[in-house]
Formats: sequence, structure tokens, C-alpha cells
Amino acid sequence: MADIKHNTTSSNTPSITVYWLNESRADRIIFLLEELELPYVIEKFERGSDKLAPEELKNIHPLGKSPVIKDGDRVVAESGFIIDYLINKYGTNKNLKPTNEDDLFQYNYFLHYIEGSLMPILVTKYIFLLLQKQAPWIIKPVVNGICSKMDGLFIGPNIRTHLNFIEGELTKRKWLAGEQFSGADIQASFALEMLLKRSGVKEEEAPNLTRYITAMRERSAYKRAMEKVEKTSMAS
Ligand SMILES: N[C@@H](CCC(=O)N[C@@H](CS)C(=O)NCC(=O)O)C(=O)O
Repeated sequence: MADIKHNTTSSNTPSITVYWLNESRADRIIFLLEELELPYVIEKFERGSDKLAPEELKNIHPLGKSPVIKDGDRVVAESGFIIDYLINKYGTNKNLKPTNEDDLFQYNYFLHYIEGSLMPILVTKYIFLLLQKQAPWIIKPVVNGICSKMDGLFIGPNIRTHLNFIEGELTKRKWLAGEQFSGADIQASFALEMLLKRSGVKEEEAPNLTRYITAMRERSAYKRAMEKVEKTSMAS
């Protein structure tokens, strides 16, 4: 574990610590904090060879998952909740949460949809890929057979349904919750990049999602966040 100081905090600025795990949803929170231009400190945790988070993360929150943050003495878990919490508390003048009813409806929906519906199928796909990669050679053909059957029957079609849904939503609006970029897009950011990648669909076949991901990557906060993530990954 390493402390990575990115900003110096003074007594009247927020005291936010992000408990960051490599290759995790914690990158969303770094992205948000860069959008909000808030000072924060990253504490780095690294996955073990089993790909799980280290036990010490349970000292921060009993579930031992990342992201989890501390804001002063308050521990906040769940990426969607952390995003909404930080925007409500510190983002009032940043336009990251819609004020009109229709856009706010979409904002809340997508904040829940990403973790409630999309991530479970993407994680299932990831687990099956990992299983195929790590299977001992002697049972590899059997494991590969089971995995490709599951992919054909269940995982692949579900991923395609999500892709079609998102592609359709993005024909109606520039961002997920209207014409204005919001916290819902931050929650969706890396998940939708993964959705496109895991669907195996070419960018031309999902032009709206491709346009959306390109616009996301062009944001200066996204670029700064990626630099912080890269720097944190490299730090010992
Ligand atoms: N629904 C939670 C999911 C948190 C979660 O499962 N995080 C993963 C990383 S993306 C994790 O900590 N995995 C390590 C482990 O399960 O040991 C959220 O959105 O914050």
C-alpha cells in the first residue's frame, strides 16, 4: 500500500481519501474528483495473484471492495452512491447533476442501471475469460467448451441486448442524462468502454456509443484522471 499525494489540503478544504484498487471501478471516482477539481489523496491497494483485493481493504470498509472513500471521518462505499454523494456535497455549481425533472430521472436511472444491470453481465464475462485463461491444460478443452456454450447461450446475447439499449439511448441524447455531461456519465464511463470491447462489435456498428466514448476521452478531467491512474499504478 502506498500513499500518493496529489494535492496539499488546507484546513478549509475537503479531506478526501480514495482507497484505490488497480483495475477497478475506483477510476470512476478519480475521474469525478478531477471534474470537481477537488483536492484528494489516493491510497493504493493492489490485487493479489487471485485478482482479489487484499484483506487490509476490509479495515476501511467490511466488504473490502473498491472504490471506497473517506470524506473527513465518513466512510462512503458504492461507486454510484459515492458519485452522487460527492456531487451533492461539493458539486453544486459544477452542473454534474441535472436540475430538470426529465434529465434527473435519467441521471438516477443510469446511476443504478450501471451497477444493477450492466456490470453483473460484464463481470460474468470477465470471470469466464479468466477461467479459460487459468484452467490447467488437462481440463482446458472441457473448460473452453463450457465457457463458449455459456457465452453463446447467455452472456453474448445479454451483452448484445445492453449494447443495443445504450446505442438506442444515445441516439436520443448527447449524454446519458440529457445534453449536459453528468455524474451518470462518470458512473458509466469505463463500463461502457468495456461493453463495446466485450461485445466484439465494430465501432461503425455502434456509432453513437463510439461518439460518446470519444467525447468522454476528450474531456480534460478524463485525461488528468487517466494520468493519475497510470502514475498510481506505477508507484510502488
Ligand atoms: N457495486 C460496487 C462494486 C465494488 C467492487 O466489486 N469492486 C471490485 C473492483 S471493480 C473489487 O473491489 N474487487 C476486489 C474483490 O472482490 O476482492 C461499486 O460499484 O462500488
